[in-house]
Amino acid sequence: MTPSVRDHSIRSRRPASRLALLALAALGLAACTTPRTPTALPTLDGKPPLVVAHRGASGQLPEETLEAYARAIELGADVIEMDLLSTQDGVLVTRHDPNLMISTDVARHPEFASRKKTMQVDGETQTGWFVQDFTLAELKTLGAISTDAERPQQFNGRFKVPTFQEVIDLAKAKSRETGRTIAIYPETKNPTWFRDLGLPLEDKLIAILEAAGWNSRTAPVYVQSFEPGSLKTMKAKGLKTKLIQLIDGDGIDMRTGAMTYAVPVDRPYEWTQTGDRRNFDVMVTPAGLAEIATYADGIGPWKRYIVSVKGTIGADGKPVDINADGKINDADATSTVPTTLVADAHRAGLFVHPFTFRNESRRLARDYQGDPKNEYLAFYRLGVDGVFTDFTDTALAARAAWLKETGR
Ligand SMILES: [Ca+2]
Ligand SMILES: [Ca+2]
Repeated sequence: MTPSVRDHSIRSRRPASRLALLALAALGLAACTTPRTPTALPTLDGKPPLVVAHRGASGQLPEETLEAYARAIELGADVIEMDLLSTQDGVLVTRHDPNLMISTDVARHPEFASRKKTMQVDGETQTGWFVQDFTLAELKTLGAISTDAERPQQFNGRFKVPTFQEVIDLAKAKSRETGRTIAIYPETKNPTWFRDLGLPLEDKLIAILEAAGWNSRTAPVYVQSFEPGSLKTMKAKGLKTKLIQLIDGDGIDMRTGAMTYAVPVDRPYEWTQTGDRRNFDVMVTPAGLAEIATYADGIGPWKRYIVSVKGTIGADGKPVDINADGKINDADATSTVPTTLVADAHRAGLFVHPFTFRNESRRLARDYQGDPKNEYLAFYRLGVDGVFTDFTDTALAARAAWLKETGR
């Protein structure tokens, strides 16, 4: 769906002008002017939810590459999402993890063998090759790889790591080419950690958006972070785009459906550094949402804060492997009753973009019956304002079905 079509659906709910009605009545066609009135959409602004291509078309191609972003746009994404890291020479590039072993073929480059090391990232000990030890020129010699063994591997090593600027240029070129507005959704990744390395992300992000002519409320830009301090810093330094507070968690206790917390996704790393022991869950309380509304426009919660899952517990006290595949995962669990988070956030004036929607059957609760569209439908009906998805085409197909359901 294009923004213009979305606008049209809003306009169509307004009463027809009196002049138009009179003209049609005069023609004896008045009966034809009373089509079924669509029900109001439960989103914050009444518009259809945004489909945000999480790391590009990451279900199909190595994530956060120009190719993955171009594919997502081709599939119809409204927004492309990217994580920003800094190279040694201070260039913002799009990668999810500072540890390049996760998403590139760096381990196959003998010339960089000596740079392998062990260090802490947001309190978690990792071994690998790290982005801040590579110049942009060096990074450009690496190939991106799939981060998920269940997904296509045949493109590994073929695409490069893009700079943030290259992705902006792509979004603008594709907007011109398609006539749609392709928005971007950059995340300051590990911002405190990068600041401690002497490579802060915030000033560079603002400067790049400013130069792109995109530092405004109406720009097609959503800036996100798990760290409130990063968002507040950028706002104080003059960033005017929409801002989104991300809210994480580690896992779900299959016995209760409750969120569990563990390093490094228990709390914003800046809180850990200052001795604040609270977890992310304080952000979803009415007080937490009111605090977020003082500096942000929306929240990006893990979807389990809206609909969780719960397993079946056997006589031995352990979750039952319902589908008998030898593994315990979401396919052995059932969705729990939705929380009030969407309504609570909307009441605080915040939009809600939950993450991350994926097609793999092991990642779908049993009640979705193996069809990922059923999960999107459940969340669209609850009024979410957008979804982060690895599979843009599935999210769009489900949105089309839901809009039809609402009479559009
Ligand atoms: Ca991200
Ligand atoms: Ca199972």
